[in-house]
Amino acid sequence: KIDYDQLRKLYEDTCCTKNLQYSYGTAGFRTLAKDLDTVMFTTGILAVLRSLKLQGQYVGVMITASHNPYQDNGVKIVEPDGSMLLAAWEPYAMQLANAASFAATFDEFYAELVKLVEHEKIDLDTSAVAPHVVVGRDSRESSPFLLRCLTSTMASVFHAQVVDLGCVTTPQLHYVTNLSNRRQREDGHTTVATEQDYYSFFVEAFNELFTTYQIEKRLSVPKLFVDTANGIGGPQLKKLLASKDWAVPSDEIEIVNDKSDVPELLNFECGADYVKTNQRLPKGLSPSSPDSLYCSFDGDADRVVFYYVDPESKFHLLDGDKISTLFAKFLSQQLELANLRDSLKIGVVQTAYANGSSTTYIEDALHCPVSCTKTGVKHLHHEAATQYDIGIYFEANGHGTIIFSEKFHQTIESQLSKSQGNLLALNTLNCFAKLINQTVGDAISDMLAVLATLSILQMAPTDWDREYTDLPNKLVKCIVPDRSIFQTTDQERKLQNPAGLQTKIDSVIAKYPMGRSFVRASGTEDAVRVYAECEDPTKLDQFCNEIVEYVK
Ligand code: 16G
Ligand code: ZN
Repeated sequence: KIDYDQLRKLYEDTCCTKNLQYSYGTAGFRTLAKDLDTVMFTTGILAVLRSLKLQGQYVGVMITASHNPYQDNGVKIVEPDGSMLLAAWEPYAMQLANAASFAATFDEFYAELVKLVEHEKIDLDTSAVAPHVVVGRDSRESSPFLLRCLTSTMASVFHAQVVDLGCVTTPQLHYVTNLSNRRQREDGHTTVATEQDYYSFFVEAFNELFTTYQIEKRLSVPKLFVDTANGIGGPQLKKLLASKDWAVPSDEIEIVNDKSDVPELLNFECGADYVKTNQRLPKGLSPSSPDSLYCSFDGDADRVVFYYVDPESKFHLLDGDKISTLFAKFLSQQLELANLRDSLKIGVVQTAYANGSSTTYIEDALHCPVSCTKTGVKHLHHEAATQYDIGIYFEANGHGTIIFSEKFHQTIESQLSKSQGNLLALNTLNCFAKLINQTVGDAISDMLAVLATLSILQMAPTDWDREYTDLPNKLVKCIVPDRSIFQTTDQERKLQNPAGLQTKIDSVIAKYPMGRSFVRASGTEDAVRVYAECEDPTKLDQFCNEIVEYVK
């Protein structure tokens, strides 16, 4: 049922990057843009097959390499509900890509494709159900070409309906994919949702929250500077701020590093990754008034970190841990006020990288449970979605969101419809849930939620920072001959292999008050990472070095 000749022709024209090994990791496929033709071609086919497998629902595909330098690019597939590609399909993505990459003839590749179709029992008869795909890309120069590789077979071979959103942030693509399917299911809409729906929805949620509190449309900080890493977040945030209903005075938010049309500047000495790693202001920003707040997005705007500079010119980072704890404080207060603390379970999901002080603060001061998962957004997301009614998760690097359960929505709705209980708190919870992009971490939505929280609680950046003080900590990268021997257990907090190493690490940790350290192989680089934290800043280097010596 596949047009063999047409597919063959496109394959021969498109798959020019041969004999490269492709692997689908936590961030999808990602490498130098010049090496991606073949994998784009096969990923396009896989997205179509995924849609056919799911009765023609919209499947999303995003072309991006996030915080990587401008020479890189990548691609990932998004499920109809806006979550990341089902883990069971990741191996298919790799098999198909590597088949095309290493096949000597088209027929070898074709056999692999047929095998997959048969294995998944996919009905290729598109006369009844056509596949639907939504595609988006970040601002990289290489993206339009790669998009053509990606979509080349979709309509001509598989009769797919393809909607091209153009340049969007990664979270916008996730959001639009989710909304398109929801509308189709709930109201039989056949048109795809748009970027405009995204702006309208989040601006409305933000306004509702301010109206609920009868706060004038002014922020609690005199000024917010937003560093958009010269990526797609810049133009998209500008569109949101230009919406006719956006009511915050325009001089309160200033966007810097917004040159998304100059390719080499992408993520260069700016953006969330740079700021988090170097603990300093990005290019383009200088310290202004002490109560100003700053934030940085990454290149595709799915991460955000905040920071401020105190009167002594000292830089203070408000990272993913601080964002989690701010939301946990605010939402647990609201639950308390709404008298729902016993019926709805709120919790925070972290990884081993979360600062020990943040964990203690959440448990002891906020009385919220904390879960720890392995690194990688999908692990945190899964835990937040399955264990809590309000599941807050952020990686320290600023990627995260909040997931509200079905029970949460039902409980709030039913109380509101009966006009029962503390209506202000109930309305707040209701509006706040709308302000969060629940499909994936979203720099724009997270930024709006932080601004709303600070404004409602009347907190300055220093108040936010003072809730707890980070333990001094250090993260180092260690190059080893073979990182695969470093196998972990207990959510990456302990080493299982090499045998005996954990015992040695434990004996070092025991020497340092409040000491904590762990070692894990990186999933994205050929290196091992060593994290250490302890009470005494003057002992930190020594502590970390002792561990590194054992690892090397
Ligand atoms: C990936 C993950 C990120 C994680 C990082 C760890 C996703 C979408 N991205 O970029 O969450 O923090 O890997 O990198 O899951 P590492 O394994 O090199 O330390
Ligand atoms: Zn990103």
